[in-house]
Amino acid sequence: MDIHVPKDHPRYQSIAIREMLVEMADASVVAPAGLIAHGRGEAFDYLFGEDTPPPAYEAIEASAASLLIASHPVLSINGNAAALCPHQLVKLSEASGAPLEINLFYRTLEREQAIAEVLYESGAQEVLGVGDDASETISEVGSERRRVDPRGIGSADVVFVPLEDGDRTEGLRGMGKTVLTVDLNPLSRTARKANISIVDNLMRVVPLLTEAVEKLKDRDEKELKKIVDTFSNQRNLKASLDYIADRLYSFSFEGE
Ligand code: PTJ
Repeated sequence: MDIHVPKDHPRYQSIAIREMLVEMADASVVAPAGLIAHGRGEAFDYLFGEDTPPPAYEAIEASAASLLIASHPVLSINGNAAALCPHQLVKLSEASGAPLEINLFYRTLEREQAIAEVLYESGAQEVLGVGDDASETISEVGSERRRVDPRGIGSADVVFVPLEDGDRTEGLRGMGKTVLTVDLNPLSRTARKANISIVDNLMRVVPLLTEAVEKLKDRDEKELKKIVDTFSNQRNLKASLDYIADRLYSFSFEGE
């Protein structure tokens, strides 16, 4: 289906992203359920005015510090993440030294290969977790996401899992790994279970996170550890919810 969206349409960007995701679903990169997940994200993004909410900056800084002090950080990539910001994810991988690993809820070899191709075309030198490379099974995770690459998530101490479902976050934490996530829904199980949840749109977060990694790169480990230790996920999620509530409250009295 070829749809022409006029560039001066007030929602042009949002519609263009949707059309891109539909194409990526046709190419098997995005799972059909990934389109539903995107719609859920869009609804929350409205509540934030489609802009990074202030509490997210603190979570981004703590995530950057956590990636830098990790001995083996990994960026876990699903269909939506690969479709939304592949170049930026490759840049984050380069800046942080964390390899990219494909890990899917709706796992098929066809999708793994399609996603790997998107990442290679975006400049990735190596993509873990494709085909037989995902040879390890982690019993703590119930879904297809339990299949991991022993060079990646299997041996990671810190895992970045954007646009996630709650099960794997719990499973990875149960294995003693630190979980960093990005989720526009501050009420989701993932957001509540992760060590650090960045409540913002992944497309805005990845460049900001890369910038934060570059900025903190030369700090000593003690200082980075302090940033991580003083971060409270619960407090930060509450701040995100308060931010939404204040925005709704101010709108409901507009014009009175
Ligand atoms: O590619 P696969 O097979 O691994 O499948 C991926 C999906 C997305 C289908 C799977 O992880 C899934 O079902 O996710 P959920 O449980 O729908 O959770 C997705 C969460 O991400 C929801 O809370 C959304 O609000 C949120 N979200 C959606 N788009 C964005 C987002 N958060 C940040 N940035 C976004 N662009």
